[in-house]
Amino acid sequence: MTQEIRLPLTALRKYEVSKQQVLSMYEDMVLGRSFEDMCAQMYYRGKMFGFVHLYNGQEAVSTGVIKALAKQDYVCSTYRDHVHALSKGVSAKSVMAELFGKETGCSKGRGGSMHIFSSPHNFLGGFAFIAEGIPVALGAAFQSVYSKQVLGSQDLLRVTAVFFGDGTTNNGQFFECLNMSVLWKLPVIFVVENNQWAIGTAHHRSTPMPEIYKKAEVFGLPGIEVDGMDVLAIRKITEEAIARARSGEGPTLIEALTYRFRGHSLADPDELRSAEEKEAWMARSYITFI
Ligand SMILES: Cc1ncc(C[n+]2csc(CCOP(=O)(O)OP(=O)(O)O)c2C)c(N)n1
Ligand SMILES: [Mg+2]
Repeated sequence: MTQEIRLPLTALRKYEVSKQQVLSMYEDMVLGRSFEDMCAQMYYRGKMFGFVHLYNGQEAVSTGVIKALAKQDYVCSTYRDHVHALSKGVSAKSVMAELFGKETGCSKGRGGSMHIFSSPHNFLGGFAFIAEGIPVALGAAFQSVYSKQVLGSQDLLRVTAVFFGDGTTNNGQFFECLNMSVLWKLPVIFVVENNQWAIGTAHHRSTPMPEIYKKAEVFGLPGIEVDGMDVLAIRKITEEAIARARSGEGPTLIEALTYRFRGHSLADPDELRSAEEKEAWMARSYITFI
């Protein structure tokens, strides 16, 4: 099996990244894709049980955001969390062990697919309820500020990136947390992975204002829309958001337009989305397995 990188070298200059950085981002995306494909294989062979939500198609978002963070920064995820954990440096072995309910899993086999957690990597989960990670991220961001301003820590201000889906932005916790994050100038990056669908509901059918990034403005934080299939564009936007957060200027919302290539979970027959829609998005992936 060979892989092809669809990336003109001129892009490296435009985004001011080195060849080495691009290769390591590509490696991270391929790791994510391969890991998820192996999960599907194990599940359909009847060796893996429970709810399993895969991330195929969205790898550029995880890589573009998380690889721009520093080791001490925090990440909060959703139930679609395996690949976010891998990008944050949690080993594939310990995530896979978790999916098999083993004691050697990163959550000691007690969490499973939706509750990946790793304290040494500042990876704060893994949440089955949608929007649950957003207030947790605010808590992490608040303690970053508190440890500097009140406890006198000399470390850099730690940034928290929190990932969630388009459907989740209709949940009240999203709006409450946008409000509070600006009020307290918290070092947080809200990463909306707009994969166009919330289980079987198309995004445009669930909100009168489908452009999520525009909702940031009313709370007073920058909202930026980015091509979620373009890892370099995501990285660049994230670097700006990190600089803003780290310097104490507060939060940023990034809406990454992306697509999941598999059903909502491995139990979903994925019959609601058209073949044309799927093919159009799949053609835009950086990763091709030939
Ligand atoms: C509080 C809560 N309400 C409802 C659900 C059921 N539910 C599971 S996934 C989902 C859709 C989420 O869609 P989105 O936020 O777009 O994330 P995606 O699955 O596309 O990554 C819903 C409503 C839930 N898990 N938690
Ligand atoms: Mg979605």
